[in-house]
Amino acid sequence: MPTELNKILNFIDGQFDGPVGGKYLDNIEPATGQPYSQVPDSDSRDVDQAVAAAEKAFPEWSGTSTAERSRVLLRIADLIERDLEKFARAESVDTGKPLSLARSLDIPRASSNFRFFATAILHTENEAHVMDGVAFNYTLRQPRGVVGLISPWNLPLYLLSWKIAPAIAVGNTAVAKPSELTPMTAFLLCEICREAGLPNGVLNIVHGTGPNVGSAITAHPKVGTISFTGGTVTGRKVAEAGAPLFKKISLELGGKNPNIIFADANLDAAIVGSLRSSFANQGQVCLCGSRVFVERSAYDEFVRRFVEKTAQLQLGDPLESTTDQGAIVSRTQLEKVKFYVGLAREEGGKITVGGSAPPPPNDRCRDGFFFPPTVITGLPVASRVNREEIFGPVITITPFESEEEVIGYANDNEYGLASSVWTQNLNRAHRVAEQIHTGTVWVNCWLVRDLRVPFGGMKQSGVGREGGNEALHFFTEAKNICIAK
Ligand code: TXE
Repeated sequence: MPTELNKILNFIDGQFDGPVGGKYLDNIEPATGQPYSQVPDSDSRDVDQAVAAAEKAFPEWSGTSTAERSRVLLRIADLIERDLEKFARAESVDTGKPLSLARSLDIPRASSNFRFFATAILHTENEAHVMDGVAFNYTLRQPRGVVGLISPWNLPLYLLSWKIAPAIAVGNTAVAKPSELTPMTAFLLCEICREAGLPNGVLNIVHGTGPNVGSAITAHPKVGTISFTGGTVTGRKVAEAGAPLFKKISLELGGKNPNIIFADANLDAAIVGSLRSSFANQGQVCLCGSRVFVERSAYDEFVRRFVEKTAQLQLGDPLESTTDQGAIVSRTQLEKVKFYVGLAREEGGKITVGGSAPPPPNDRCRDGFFFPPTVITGLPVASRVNREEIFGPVITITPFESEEEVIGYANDNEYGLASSVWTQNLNRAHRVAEQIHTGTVWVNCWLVRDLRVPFGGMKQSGVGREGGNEALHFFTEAKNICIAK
């Protein structure tokens, strides 16, 4: 692994190199608050080089057989699994998430993303339509060319691989930009791709900031397809940049997800499931259920037991095996979390557990970005804390009287990404799930992910669907060929 002073490098045309401008940013370890590596502060010149490399590689890669593309992606998956511990540690150090979580979720999911799309392309179906005696139509799906892939800091390799795998599996070439906050596993992935025999220029990774690198990708005239995951504010900028050139754009954005518990739910299961959906990854998952609604008759018992379990979550050094809650990804994000907890107090909320920065878990982490899992009750449903995405370990719990009332609460929000419904009444499960305006509804579970299903948000949670055939269709152009009889 070519590192100089622990410097992360861009990966363009199969080569590792520094940014043209020679500038680097400090990469801060969230658990210590100290720089531990440096990331290229690239600009449009680096993006131009990457796009040129991707353009040069496209004819051969798109002409490579599906079986060969599948073989290379399966090899990438194998090598990620071989280096699981190395990837997991890098992900934990870079993000502040517990090493145990990176090892059990993030990295295995990244290899399964490559494995899934490597095999999906072997079984795609093409449609044909016969016009009696007149013509024969068939639909040909072809790769689109150079695609731009931009990913966020919360699940770095998980979400970047969710874009890279389908994009190159169908024959595109890619210019990807991970978040400047969490670049390390993308850097490690490049070496894996080279070892797996991915041809030069098929995947190019340019590190740097959104304004300098992200916007150069979204505006580049030769990048006709953009897949973005990140905040809604930035998603709007990406859409604006792509619109003049009629780019094909997929946006996976923020969420303020309802988690609805009916009195007839299995309360033990609902409490365990709600702890995960509230605080997994320090609440930094766009799918987290940050608005908890509990039917009035079960409310007091749920709050008492949920708060008790929340207080038992172990906040600590992400590298220690006993840690359930690690560090928040950055000082900026920590300040955002603290702001919303302060706002909750102003809006009349009651902090039932957590709510203020804890003592450092150990000397190594004395300057780290830590905040405890926090539960707020008694807030008005229409309060800002109940409407705006916080993206940290902070959730609200609100009682409701009826099914109609809670569906109204759930839908009264600018976001529409995901929701959970806990009930043992099958008719109610179907009825409520059909009425909630979110792209995914989990019933008696959370974050159960079948990669074949469409995935994405409604309203300000995004545009388009990825996953399974939806992803293969997003990254290909459908052409109808009509042959006269
Ligand atoms: O996202 P950003 P961040 C939400 C969450 C979080 C907020 C901001 O609320 O607080 O988004 O998080 C690149 N043109 N989610 O800062 O800013 C940027 O460099 C092109 C939900 O991570 O949207 C990074 O690589 N690209 C989300 C990526 O966009 C630009 C997960 C995301 O950055 C750009 C993460 C520009 N003008 C945060 N500006 C989810 N849905 O999972 C920035 N970028």
